[in-house]
Amino acid sequence: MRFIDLRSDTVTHPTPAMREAMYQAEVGDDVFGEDPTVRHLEEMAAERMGKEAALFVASGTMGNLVALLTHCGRGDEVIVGDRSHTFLFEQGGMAALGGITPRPIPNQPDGTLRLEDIQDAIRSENVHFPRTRLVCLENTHNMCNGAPLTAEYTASVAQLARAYGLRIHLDGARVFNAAAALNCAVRDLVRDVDSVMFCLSKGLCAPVGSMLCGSADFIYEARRARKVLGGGMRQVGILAAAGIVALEQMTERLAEDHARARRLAEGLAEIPGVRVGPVYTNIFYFWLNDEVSISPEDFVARLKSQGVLVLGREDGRYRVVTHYWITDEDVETTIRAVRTVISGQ
Ligand code: TLP
Repeated sequence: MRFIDLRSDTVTHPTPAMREAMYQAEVGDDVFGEDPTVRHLEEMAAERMGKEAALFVASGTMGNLVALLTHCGRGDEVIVGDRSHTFLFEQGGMAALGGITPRPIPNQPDGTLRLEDIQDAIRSENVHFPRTRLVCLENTHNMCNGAPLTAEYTASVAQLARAYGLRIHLDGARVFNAAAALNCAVRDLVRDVDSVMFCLSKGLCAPVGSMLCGSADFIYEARRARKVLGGGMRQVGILAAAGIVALEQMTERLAEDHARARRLAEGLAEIPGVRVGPVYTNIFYFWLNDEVSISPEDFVARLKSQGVLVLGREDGRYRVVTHYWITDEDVETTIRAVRTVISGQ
């Protein structure tokens, strides 16, 4: 049975063009800097982001951690959103491995941090305090309805951060989705950040890998941090080859995933008992009203028996993510499946 897998865009398989490129990839020892395919991918990524240099890393989590370890020393503090992936879902790696303290402040429903809240969280020089070093943003914002942050908003945070000598890191796991949603160039969205991580292995369909981009000096240090984490890989051009195809072929089509998410949300919103949150990109959330007496576990299991996979969250929301392998027909099938599960409660 083929499942309609809406749990995440991380479930995407590589395209036939990626598998072919992987098969053909020229490789070398990348720790020696001798893998031509990785070098090519790193140059492409830097160019797309408008940064001097880039580094291929194993995952988004590693890219964020490498960035934090590079920007901050032990005892430094980082201002992060309280619903950010870095704060919630990366095992507190910055603290566990880097001795860095997160300073969470409220994420607004659109994924932003209020400038006043950032300003209030910045430490003054005082022997009692850690030193604030960095502000982290997330674009698009996973837990905040997949919302995109605009270039203007990011610029306003950067202006504030710079006034206090802070740097900015962007978790841009899905920053190409943000660019598609805002109809702008991705480099405009990352122009004002010191570093950006984006994922090749989500909506862009590559099997593995993320890119960390920034200045040449930053990436030189980041390469050291990656190595100490065990992330120096050898003939990894075999994976970078898929990343090149991802950048060449997969970034311009993301609006299709967004249109399918909108259609799916519309269809679900018509089902009595279903409440749907805003749809900005390829991620959205929905809830079942109290009159629907199905437990979250049951709902997810019954949908699965209809061939549809969604993610149930602890906070009572269900998450749906559209991606390359979800067709128009899958969208209609999903709407029918949810209707069947709810009407058969
Ligand atoms: N997010 C995954 C899971 O961790 C929940 C998902 O399915 O959404 N930043 C953001 C904004 C992310 O959404 C993710 C992955 C990461 C970083 C981490 O990337 P990986 O999984 O490659 O370590």
